[in-house]
Amino acid sequence: MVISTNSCSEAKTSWAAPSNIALVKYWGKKGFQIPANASISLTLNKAFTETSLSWEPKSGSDLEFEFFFEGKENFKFYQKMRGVLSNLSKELPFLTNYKLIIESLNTFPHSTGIASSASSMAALALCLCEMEKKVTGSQDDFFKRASYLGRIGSGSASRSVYGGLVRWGEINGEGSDLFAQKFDGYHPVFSNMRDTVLIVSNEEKKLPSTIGHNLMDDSSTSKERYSQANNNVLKMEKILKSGDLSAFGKILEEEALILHSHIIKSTKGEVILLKPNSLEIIERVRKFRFEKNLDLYFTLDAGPNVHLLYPKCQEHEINSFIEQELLPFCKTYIADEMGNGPWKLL
Ligand code: 2P0
Repeated sequence: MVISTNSCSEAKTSWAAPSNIALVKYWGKKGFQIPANASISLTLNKAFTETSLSWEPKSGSDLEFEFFFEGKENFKFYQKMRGVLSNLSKELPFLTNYKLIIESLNTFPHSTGIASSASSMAALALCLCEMEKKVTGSQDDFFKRASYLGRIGSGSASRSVYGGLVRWGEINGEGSDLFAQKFDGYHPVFSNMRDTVLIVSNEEKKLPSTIGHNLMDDSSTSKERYSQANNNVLKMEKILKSGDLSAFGKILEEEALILHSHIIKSTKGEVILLKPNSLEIIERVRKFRFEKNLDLYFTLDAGPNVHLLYPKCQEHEINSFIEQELLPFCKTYIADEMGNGPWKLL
């Protein structure tokens, strides 16, 4: 093991990583942080996490760190971080040679179904890759390594280390379950795609994702779901290349509702994440689409908030509709769009 001889100012790094919204959903695992099916997502731009990591040499072989969320110590997040760092230290054994100081903040409310674990674990993974490079002189493919490490923190984080459209998961020998890959070559109509996130509720999440994944069993309906998701990824990739917005919307909405039907089924009806206002928004979106023949589609994460996806070229008319007809059903909203992926702050 090479111990860093860097000066204090060099023993620090900082990255911003955006959240992402899955077009085809990851829900279910088949081993430690291995997805039961492939997924494909769109990386956001304004909903992101900033994380900084500094380190100083220490003696002993215990994991030692301090964690500050939005400038304050947070016991719940500290506990979660301990579990994540302990898993990551199997991949990054040098971690226990240093005391780590991690500071993190989000530009959006945490635990609301906006994928804060995706952006926070991606930002952490990027900082750890930077540390690995400085401390060990590693020459690995930086973003591939960050995606691999991000997955260990949170599956969806594997996709947040790239901008644009990103696929994670192996299908028929192509792609990988261990890290995500950028999906290039999509039709220009999907460039700068808008995602207006309607925050219907900012209560804490009722179903932590890890529990939700684990509730997916290996019954025949789950297996059917995994093969449907892989088929939807393949179909979605073709659609993204062809530019067929209506076919895009069909899979997008199907995926959102199937995710929620599995959440209801796997919790035996004890967890319904959608709120009356989520359903009101969905109905209004469908009515608007029927009447105006515009490409406004919804999707959902594991929560009540509604993501509205639409092409930039139609944003004028769609934004007026959102403002007048949908915002009254929300607490707040984030006018986001497809982004270029993480950026280095320090
Ligand atoms: C996704 N979600 O594909 C799906 C859709 C939520 C709904 O991935 O246990 O936080 O940390 O690997 O990534 C949320 O689950 O779960 C998620 P872990 P993660 O974006």
